[in-house]
Amino acid sequence: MAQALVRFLANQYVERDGIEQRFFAGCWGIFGHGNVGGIGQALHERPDDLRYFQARNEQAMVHAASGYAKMRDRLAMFACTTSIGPGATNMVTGAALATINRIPVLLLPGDVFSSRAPDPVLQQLEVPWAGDVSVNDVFRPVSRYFDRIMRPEQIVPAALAAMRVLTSAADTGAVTLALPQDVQAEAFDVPDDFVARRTWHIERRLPEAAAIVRAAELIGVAKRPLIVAGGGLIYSGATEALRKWIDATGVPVAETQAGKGALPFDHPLALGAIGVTGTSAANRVAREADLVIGIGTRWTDFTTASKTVFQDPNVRFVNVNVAEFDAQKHAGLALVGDARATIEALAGWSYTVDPAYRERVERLVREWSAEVDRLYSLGHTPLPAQSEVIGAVNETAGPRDVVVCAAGSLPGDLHKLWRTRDPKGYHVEYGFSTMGYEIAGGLGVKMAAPDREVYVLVGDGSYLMLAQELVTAVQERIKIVVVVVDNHGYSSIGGLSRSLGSQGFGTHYRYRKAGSLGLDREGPQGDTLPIDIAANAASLGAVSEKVRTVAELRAALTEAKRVERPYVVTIETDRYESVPAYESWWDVAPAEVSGLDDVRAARERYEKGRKSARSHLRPPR
Ligand SMILES: Cc1ncc(C[n+]2csc(CCOP(=O)(O)OP(=O)(O)O)c2C)c(N)n1
Ligand SMILES: [Mg+2]
Repeated sequence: MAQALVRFLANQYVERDGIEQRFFAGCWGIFGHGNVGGIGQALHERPDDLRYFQARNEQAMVHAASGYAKMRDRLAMFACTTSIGPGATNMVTGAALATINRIPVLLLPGDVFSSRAPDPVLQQLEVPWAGDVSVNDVFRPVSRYFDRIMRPEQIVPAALAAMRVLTSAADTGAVTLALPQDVQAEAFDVPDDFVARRTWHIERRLPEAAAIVRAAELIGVAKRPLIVAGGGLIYSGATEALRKWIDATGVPVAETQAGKGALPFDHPLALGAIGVTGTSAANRVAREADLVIGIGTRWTDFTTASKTVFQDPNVRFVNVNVAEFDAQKHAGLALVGDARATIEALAGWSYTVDPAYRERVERLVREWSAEVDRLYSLGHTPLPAQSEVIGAVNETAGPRDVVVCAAGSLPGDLHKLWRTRDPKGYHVEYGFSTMGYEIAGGLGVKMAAPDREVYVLVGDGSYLMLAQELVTAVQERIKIVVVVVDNHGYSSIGGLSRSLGSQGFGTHYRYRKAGSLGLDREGPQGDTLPIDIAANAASLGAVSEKVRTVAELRAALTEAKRVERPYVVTIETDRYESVPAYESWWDVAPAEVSGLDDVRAARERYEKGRKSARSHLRPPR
């Protein structure tokens, strides 16, 4: 059965806009009992069908697969095979990330014997009241399709169902086919048609004509329209269509995390990031917008600043989305269709914004650009600020190079400050915001775009959570440049904790104070932990350097361009010198009752802030 599956996967192709490409770039895997004999044997016997890649950690290999598929606009992807038990469950976080971000990954966890002969097998979870449960059932809620292959011939409908989901822009995400180890090794008569070359056509569906008319009418009477570009717009390859449309109409564009790069940063109508981590320009324009056109966005809490960013009481939404589920949000007028095709249809209706509105937008954009210049060159001492690190990386990176990030304070700062010049130049995983995605995801990005330099920006906390794929980068001779921003712990959550009155509790990397556990040892107490990230990276085989100043960082980045090996630069920054928020709010609830004054004050501020949250329930016309 495993041999048939590998042959099947090797023969899947996708076609969009007349361009046909192979869908599976290969198969990541860590072997153990549960896959070493089945899938492992099949990959070994037919190495040309599906190229095998070894990883250090199953979670990380799913991240690498996600980074790859996202970079390839979901038109190419990886499978991931694991042993049963912990090898399988290690993939759950990766599955959730892929599903939440709508990125196709095919997960093939090994499963317990379908025969139940060896029972309980090593690593089997026994559930006394349910014989058909295994640990792989945890994949169900985080997969867009789940199946367990109990008989070999069952792989035929399951593999086809998996492909339907993986190639669907609306439904894609993690697909899990749990493979009992005895079934993997079992023989069956494989229908020739099953393993024949098969092409899946990715359509560009249009919304129904009447919906386009209704949207054009709403746009036609809008005084202060705003486009919010999401990840769907980038996947659709709609950036050129967007630019043409706004050049003709003058409608400004704000970007979500996944939508950043929809416009080059220096376009006069590019407001940049919107929401909790939004720019002053985008958040001011959003406040007064009377019509918001969301394109390929699922309207997360960060994008809407917990429903506070749009304050016009009469604001209406038009939602262009391939997923009906998202198109209906905020009581919007739903345009269910492909972003590029729909923009082109809307562009058929003439409209231009009021010149005074356009002038105001362009002034706000210029003011924002001056703010970025300021933050890039603060000259903060004795330690540099994170914004200066971002500035240095941005200014060293070429126009097509890619920045990769996922969690901590960096994603918010990058969302505001990174000057994106290419639609695929900004790769921040902020759907699941997974600490540990950065290096593994960056590896996948580089595999998808070997001609671009890939800059992974990662906090010390995220680095310590999952840095081992540096070894994979060394093994596969894949060059990524990793910049570790070391602020001795969780600065983002520290700031959040202080804002809630909890004084940064549990967010510093410090020695425990003597006596706090009844122990009273000699040694540094309350001091920063002696973690040497640069030495750690070097020990994994990367070229590694520790720098102190922004000038040294620039020199290291210049050197990194020359070196064709994984390159890690570590720089210490001032954890308290953060980029301001620009008229945004985020709903994070402090305790309603507390003995601490700081918490009570935070709760008071919170109650006030919450009053500006809107419901966005007004029915569409
Ligand atoms: C896997 C995971 N665990 C916990 C969190 C919650 N969290 C978000 S940011 C953060 C701290 C990140 O620390 P670091 O990478 O050093 O970045 P910094 O906050 O210092 O910028 C934590 C714990 C998360 N996003 N992902
Ligand atoms: Mg940190």
